[in-house]
Amino acid sequence: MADQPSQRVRRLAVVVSTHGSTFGAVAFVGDVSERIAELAAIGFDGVELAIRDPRLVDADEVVEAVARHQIRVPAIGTGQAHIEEGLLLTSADPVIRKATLERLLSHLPFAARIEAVLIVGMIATASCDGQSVVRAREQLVTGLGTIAAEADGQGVRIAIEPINRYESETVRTVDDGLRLLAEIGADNVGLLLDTFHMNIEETSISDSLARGGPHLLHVHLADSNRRHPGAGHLDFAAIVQSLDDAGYDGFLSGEFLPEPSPSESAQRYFAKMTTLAATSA
Ligand code: LER
Ligand code: MN
Repeated sequence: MADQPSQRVRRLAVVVSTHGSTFGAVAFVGDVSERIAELAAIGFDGVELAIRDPRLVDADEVVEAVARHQIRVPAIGTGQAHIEEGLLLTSADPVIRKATLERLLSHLPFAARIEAVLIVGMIATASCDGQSVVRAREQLVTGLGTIAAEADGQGVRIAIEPINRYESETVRTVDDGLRLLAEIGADNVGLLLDTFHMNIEETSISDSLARGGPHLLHVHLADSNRRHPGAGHLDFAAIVQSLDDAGYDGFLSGEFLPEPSPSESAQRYFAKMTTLAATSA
């Protein structure tokens, strides 16, 4: 049995990328078993997995490591398939749209097995690909409706992540996300809100967390400079309070730059959130 930390703060996770990626805001990369051991030893309760292609992941190895360290996998990220392979649910090319739909559907069995929410962000919302926003949003509703129906059949929930204007052309704000949820009309589709994007796009993070709260399935935490909470100017005490007020009892998943180092960024994140948990209790 791995050394259990003296204190485990529940619902805290960090994003681990199962394979290398040019996407920078992931503190931990590669050898999932080792990363899980490292994060469990710090005291994390969860590890979010950023997976480009589920065919590359040894599912049994992950399940065994998760059980050994008594840690959860609250969510699976899918955006690297856009960054590394150009998959896009709103591509003007029907062949790419079909390949993107198939990649997202291919995540469902593992997500169902480990009871993780499947995150849909850049792989669907990064670009209109030269089309009108109206046309792209139609493709979003169609594609996500198909995925939601198949996910529901496997007991998987889908979390749509609004992403800032420099990375997304279609779904940037909480209100964009809520509008899309209403158009899809599926009970197993909700929101993932990321404080880094909210700091760029929302008038008030607290007000937007309140509006998004009833649909909130997962949360990404990063400070204003995309470093670990506490390294920038966001008020995480207010953010945690807003999440509590909204009745959110899911995971707080750190998705931030590995600065000053992967391990140090995770340690500082854990320390910051532990302090907040102690003071907000
Ligand atoms: C993914 O969770 C995210 O926040 C986006 O910035 C991906 O680039
Ligand atoms: Mn994010």
